[in-house]
Amino acid sequence: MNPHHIRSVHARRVWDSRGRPTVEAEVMLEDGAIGRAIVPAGASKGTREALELRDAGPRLGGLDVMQAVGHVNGEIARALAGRAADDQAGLDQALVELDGTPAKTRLGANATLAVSMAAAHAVAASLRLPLYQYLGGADACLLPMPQIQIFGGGAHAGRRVDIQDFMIVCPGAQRFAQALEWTAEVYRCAGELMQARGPRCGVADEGGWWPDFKTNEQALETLVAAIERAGFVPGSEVAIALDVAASEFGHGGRYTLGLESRELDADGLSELLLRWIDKYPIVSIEDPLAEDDAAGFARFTRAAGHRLQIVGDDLLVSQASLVREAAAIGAANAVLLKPNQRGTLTETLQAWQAAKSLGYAGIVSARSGETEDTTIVHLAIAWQTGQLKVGSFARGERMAKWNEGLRIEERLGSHASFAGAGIFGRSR
Ligand code: 2PG
Ligand code: MG
Repeated sequence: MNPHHIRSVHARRVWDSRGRPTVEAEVMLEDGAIGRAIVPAGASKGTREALELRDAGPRLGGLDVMQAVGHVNGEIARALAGRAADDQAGLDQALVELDGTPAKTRLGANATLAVSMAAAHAVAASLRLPLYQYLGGADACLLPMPQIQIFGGGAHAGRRVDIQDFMIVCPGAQRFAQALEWTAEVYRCAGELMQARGPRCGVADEGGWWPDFKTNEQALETLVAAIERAGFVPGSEVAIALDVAASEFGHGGRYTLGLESRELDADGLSELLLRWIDKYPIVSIEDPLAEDDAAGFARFTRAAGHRLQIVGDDLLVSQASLVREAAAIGAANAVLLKPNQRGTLTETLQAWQAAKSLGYAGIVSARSGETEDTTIVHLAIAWQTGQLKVGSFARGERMAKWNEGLRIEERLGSHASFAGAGIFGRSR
């Protein structure tokens, strides 16, 4: 008996932070060790993402995942029984081949990813190692710079503003724990400013304050005001990161800013963003243009890529081949890494390896529909991406990840390092 061979695989339907069904898998090894993982779900999805298999039909608005659960408990469980779980690449390759389609449209990326992650957790449990150490070895000591949402907009807030994520990063912080403490101050001060504006003071899907603004730029002004109210120097201590998520309000070269009732072409949107970069301490912009406009993305990167991080999410969907294509035309200089965009850990890692070899930065990211699962925190540390995006500083599914990072930083003790200001080397 090999202790790390798979004895059984089991999936069940559980529920995410939007109250929607999702897939949880458990992998049991021959030595009895068990690993468990839950798959998240996006709202602003790239069209080239691997398929999140939903049942359609009348139940739960067509969002049920019983087919994906069935695929794990049937075909996948049979195929993986007896396989070595400690060969993550081999296991993931088996999942890819079993599915047999480019975008996991047969079994569902939610089925394959749940198993891929659960298998890694099982081996880590068997070895009595934290996941980051099993996957990353002794070098896995770098705590990521958190990108934390203060205002949530776009598809996560009924499109109240067009820009999706108004986030902060803390280039002045010395440690991960300090970055979280600073973020707590800014988040609280932003809440006070929102309360002062009027009674509509809830939170959006990822826990950022509900955006009650007349223009998109007002959110930026309020964010700077919140940073100052919290006692930090905008830019050097606490800076701004945006996820424009432009695919949500633009395609075919036309972008509609619904809040401001105006339409822009790609150059118009780029010019607007460049004005914001001049005026506000912005160090990172994700998806400044739509996924169908790689050429516009490349023009924007030529104009601004020497000054700040330009992140491809919908454009790159954590896929190595798309990262290479983007690099060939100079589009983006960083890749967002979301394992459920691909459906296995190994394919997501390959996207990061391709990106790193091309000089791109990397950010491991949660989805807008999340759970208590903290796998991504371990991935950011194991893969030494140096950055992690999890949504805001509220709601249990977000705090579970930030708090896991705190535990890891404490456990690493004097071995821990923090991806501080240097991570935004391109910035001002
Ligand atoms: C994104 C994510 C997280 P979603 O666009 O980066 O903010 O959103 O999971 O809805 O794609
Ligand atoms: Mg995004």
